[in-house]
Amino acid sequence: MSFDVEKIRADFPALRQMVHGKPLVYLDSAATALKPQAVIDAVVSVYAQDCANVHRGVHTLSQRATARYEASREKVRGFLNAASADEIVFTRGTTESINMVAQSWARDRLGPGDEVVLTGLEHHSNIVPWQLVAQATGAKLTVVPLDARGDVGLDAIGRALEGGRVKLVAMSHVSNALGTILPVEAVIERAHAAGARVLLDGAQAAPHLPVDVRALGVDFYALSGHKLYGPTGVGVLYAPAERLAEMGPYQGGGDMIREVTFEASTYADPPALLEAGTPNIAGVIGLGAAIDYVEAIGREALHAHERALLAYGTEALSTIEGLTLVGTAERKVGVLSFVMEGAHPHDIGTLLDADGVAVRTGHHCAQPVMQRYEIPATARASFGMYNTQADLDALTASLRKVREIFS
Ligand code: C6P
Repeated sequence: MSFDVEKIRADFPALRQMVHGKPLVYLDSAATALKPQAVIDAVVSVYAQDCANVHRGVHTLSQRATARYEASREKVRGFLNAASADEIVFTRGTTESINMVAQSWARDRLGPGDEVVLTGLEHHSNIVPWQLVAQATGAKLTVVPLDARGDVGLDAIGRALEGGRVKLVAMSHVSNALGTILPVEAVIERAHAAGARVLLDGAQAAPHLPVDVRALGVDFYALSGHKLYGPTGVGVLYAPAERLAEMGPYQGGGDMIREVTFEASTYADPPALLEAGTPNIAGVIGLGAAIDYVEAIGREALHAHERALLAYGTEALSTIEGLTLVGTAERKVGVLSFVMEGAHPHDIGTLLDADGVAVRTGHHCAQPVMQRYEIPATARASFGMYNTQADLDALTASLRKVREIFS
């Protein structure tokens, strides 16, 4: 299918609205992406027709809900090119996926002196779970520093792997704060050669890049549905069967057991083992619809569209006096993080909003990135498949007004 941005825009009802009397320019897809009508319809149809619990009923509605829920698992398998749908665990989001690996895999495998390697680009949800596990086990966290452009060099990662005590490298595939695409293929190769496993935080990669977990040979891959044009409250943990077999229960409850007595319980195999309780049924089915939508357009086409917008936006913003882009790595997705002389990012965000332009301001849940650049915050424009050059023109025009006010 050829990439027709106007046709795509027509599928997103949220874009048909005015904000403060101006047409909405949505440049906050890294926080959460807007949802196409097909996803909204899929969620509504679950509650309207197939409203039943899954894996628990012989009645027709439950059978239908279960079939749709499991069909989504197969869609995620295809989307990531996993070997089996049993390697796909549904979670609440990237945050829960990473915490699951920390508690159900790493906690039993780490001891005093063992190391977990992180990068200076990580989101808090790929830092704090490892701090909790390190406190519990005596393991140590090693952080690979960022260079000035917001990239992480392979040499620095190689040095962190020296010493033979690294059990896990946990890193972003794509940075949320700066948009940097990290050299994950080479990192996985080096980490495996050093005897370490690799977890990739794919929250910002899955919506923008083709991801092939088998070609990557990654041990754990985490993503969130809501950044992938799907519903909130649903995410994925992928792990190959041999890694899942190493994981214990995460939470205890219904659906994750084989047999329960008051004396002891035996457990179901993964993925059920890791999906205790009634899951987010409508969310999972909505995520399946989002994957259908993205795949119909094609991730290569999306990526090419966003790359062209990134080049256009980078050029446009560089013409604004006093504005500095933060994060200028060679390989990036559509994220423009910036500061402006004399203007606090929150003021920038408020003034842009008055023009109908939605960006995120703050530390983007990546405070160590801000510390690296010695800034409290940035303003961040992040793109989705529905953005256009006109959106970036609106951003640039509004930023010129901000500049006038603060200069
Ligand atoms: N980043 C942003 O505005 P959850 O909240 O579990 O869906 O995703 C957490 C998360 C983990 N890793 C990365 C790289 C992320 O970008 C995010 C979410 C949003 O950048 C909200 S803080």
